[in-house]
Amino acid sequence: MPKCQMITPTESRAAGSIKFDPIPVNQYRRTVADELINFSKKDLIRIQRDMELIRAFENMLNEVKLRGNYKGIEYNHRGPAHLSIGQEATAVGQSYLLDVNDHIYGSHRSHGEILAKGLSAIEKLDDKPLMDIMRGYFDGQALKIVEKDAKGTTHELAIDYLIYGALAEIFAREPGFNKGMGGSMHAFFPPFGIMPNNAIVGGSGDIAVGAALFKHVNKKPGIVIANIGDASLGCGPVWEALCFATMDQFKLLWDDAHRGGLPLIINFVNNFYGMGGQPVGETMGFKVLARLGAGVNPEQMHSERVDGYSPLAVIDAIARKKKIIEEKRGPVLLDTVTYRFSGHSPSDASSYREKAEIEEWQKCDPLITFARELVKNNVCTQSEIDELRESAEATILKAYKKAIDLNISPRADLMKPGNLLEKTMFSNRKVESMETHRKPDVLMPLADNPRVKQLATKSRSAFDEKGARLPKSRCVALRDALFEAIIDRFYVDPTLVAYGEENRDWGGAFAVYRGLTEALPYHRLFNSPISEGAIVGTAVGYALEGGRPLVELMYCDFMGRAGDEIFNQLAKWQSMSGGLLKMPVVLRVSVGSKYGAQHSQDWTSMTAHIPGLKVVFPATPYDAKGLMYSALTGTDPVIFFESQRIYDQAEEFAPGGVPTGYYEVPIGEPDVKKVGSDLTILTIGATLYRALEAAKILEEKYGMSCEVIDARSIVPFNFEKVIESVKKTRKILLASDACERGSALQTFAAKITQFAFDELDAPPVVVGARNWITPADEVEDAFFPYPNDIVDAVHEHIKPLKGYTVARPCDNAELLRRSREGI
Ligand SMILES: Cc1ncc(C[n+]2csc(CCOP(=O)(O)OP(=O)(O)O)c2C)c(N)n1
Ligand SMILES: [Mg+2]
Repeated sequence: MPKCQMITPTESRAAGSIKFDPIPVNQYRRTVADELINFSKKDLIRIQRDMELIRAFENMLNEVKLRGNYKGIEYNHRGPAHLSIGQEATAVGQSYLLDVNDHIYGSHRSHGEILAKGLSAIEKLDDKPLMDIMRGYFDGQALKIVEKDAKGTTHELAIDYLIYGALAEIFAREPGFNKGMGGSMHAFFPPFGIMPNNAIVGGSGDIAVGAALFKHVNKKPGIVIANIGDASLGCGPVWEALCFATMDQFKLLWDDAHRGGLPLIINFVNNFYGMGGQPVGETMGFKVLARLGAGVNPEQMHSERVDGYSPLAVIDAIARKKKIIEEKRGPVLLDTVTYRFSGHSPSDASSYREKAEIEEWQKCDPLITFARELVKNNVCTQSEIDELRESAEATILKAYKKAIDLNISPRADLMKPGNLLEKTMFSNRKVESMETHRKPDVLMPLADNPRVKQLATKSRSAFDEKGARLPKSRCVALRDALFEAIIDRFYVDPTLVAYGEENRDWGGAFAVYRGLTEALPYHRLFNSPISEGAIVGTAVGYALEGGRPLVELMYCDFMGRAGDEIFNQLAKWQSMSGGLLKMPVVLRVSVGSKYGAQHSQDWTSMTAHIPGLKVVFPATPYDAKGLMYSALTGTDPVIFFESQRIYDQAEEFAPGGVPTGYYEVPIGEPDVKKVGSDLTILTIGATLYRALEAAKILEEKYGMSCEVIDARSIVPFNFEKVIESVKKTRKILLASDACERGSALQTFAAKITQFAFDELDAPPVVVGARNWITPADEVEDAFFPYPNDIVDAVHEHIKPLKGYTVARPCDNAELLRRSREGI
């Protein structure tokens, strides 16, 4: 809501109509003969060669999956193989003009795209950089294998390397491109601009937008292409990607140096099928996919349908679209028509389509029709085409033999402690700035910032020198502490960007970002569309390209809208890359209060359940700032929970209050907030304060001294302090605002039972929120754990309190009833 753009009733209410421009459909009509002036014979033959290599590669996999052998050599490939036999011209045409700076993100059906992009990169690289890439990639592990019997040129060696690396990856071997941790649907090779491929339909849609955002913000060369299927247009995140990619602000509000559209092609690889469903005529209503660009922005996304059965038509389209992008008029939508002869997967009997239909497409098989054109125009002879085919098969066979041999290509040993996955679930690095040679773009010196100046006048602690409590308005609050860490990092890391809903002029929904708008240009802090999926998905893409994004979901409840992006994308790409990629994304998630069932949930347990995410939930300003510093200098994805109930909380625990400068609170370390001897209370998040109230009641009225530990982090979590405390108190109660069933507390309780069974006089007791919807604020005391619920639970399950009567029943019979009824 920038004030500079006034919305007037006169303009908004004026009569008129919207005009659409015609969308080009298969307009390319030139022949090989026409193109002889633009392409050398060598180049045209190379197009055929690349298509032959891809076909031979996919044919080999088809044979292996269907018959368990290739050229008589047996192999049982247990994993998937979504083949693109028939789609080769689309891949080769697209990659022809691309170099290593151009990045492609794809789908489960990307073998062809990987090979085409790799072959194009190899063609454009000189021997030295090519050797450097192969030697440097995972210490040359795959190179050493292909080098052994290499006889030809460096470029021939590189082709062997590409085919072997991709195949070894598909067969889950450690020398594969991603150490065998990606596999067929996810394989990729960043040095050639081949970025992660995604088994979630449409998953690359918003990730590619984030990658393009990175290039745009940080002025990196090259374009980004999202290769996603025609059926992915039914996926919400793809629509969100289109909205995010075409935001007006890129062209209207960003400063001169950053004004203009994203360097992005959203390319729909349109093979007319999902698995068995038909988008056109059945599951969608667009008839011609390219039509969809028309509704997205006035440029209609320069949308166009291209004949993906003609490599030259695709090359022509990419050349024209690249020009549009260079002129900063992107992004672009392409509807590249193609067809797969193979099934969705080799086991697919194609029951959903007529044989006659497949035969019609086979008649215009690009490998045959393009070769025919080459021969007709004397580019080469038929026997040269035959040789290309034989040579492709020989290349594939050579890689196949190496990739299936366990002695040459072993699988990662995941049995031993310290194995590959243990090492790569998190990267655990500390990187102050993702790019050191560039100064961050800021609008004023940090000291001049109005909020920084205002905070300088406030108390760093909740108490004055005499220990008297100060009014909250005079203290640095939790939201201020977060702000201090965040703004400081903006002056250190030039790649740091923050975005989400209402992040700019509003100041972030809960005023954490107030003061940032004055400090940062649009390209470092901006409002996103209400697209939670795209907010997280673009952050993933931004990080995969080497940047550090800080993104925000206004309410924890909206995580549901970004489920795939958080659970499948953010969490997994570090380990799925074999440790090659880093994911320094901080996702701020605010746990609401007062707003009822869809705005008040604590979903820490969901994020803690997914391997690959670090999860923190600070409850004090000191911890919030220190954990934010740790998160923003780490290289792992951190889900940073905050509670709206305590944004205005001042620092009550740290001696000296919240430090003004840099410090870290280590992720994974709980903190003893109050020392005691009879009962340990372990809390997550804002419940800390209610637990302290309960501790006061227990101590003052019942003489039970309580030790209160604030978990601060959920993943990772070091149990040492908790076990130490339990050794002393021999009793533990765990409390948080999350619904009790399946909560992180339950996991903690189970582990504490296991780790400290002999130390405990009573089983750990969990006091969470009830397993209900969150009711209205006026009656929320029946739902969230209040001090009396903690005291009740102590009395019922840990130690009877003399003269105490429970406020509401919570004995085992009652808990069994609730469980029986699922409430
Ligand atoms: C979110 C999601 N839903 C469903 C699937 C199962 N699935 C795998 S591929 C596929 C069809 C995808 O069609 P399209 O996007 O057109 O790509 P194509 O397979 O045609 O290349 C489906 C439904 C999935 N992987 N991800
Ligand atoms: Mg499809």
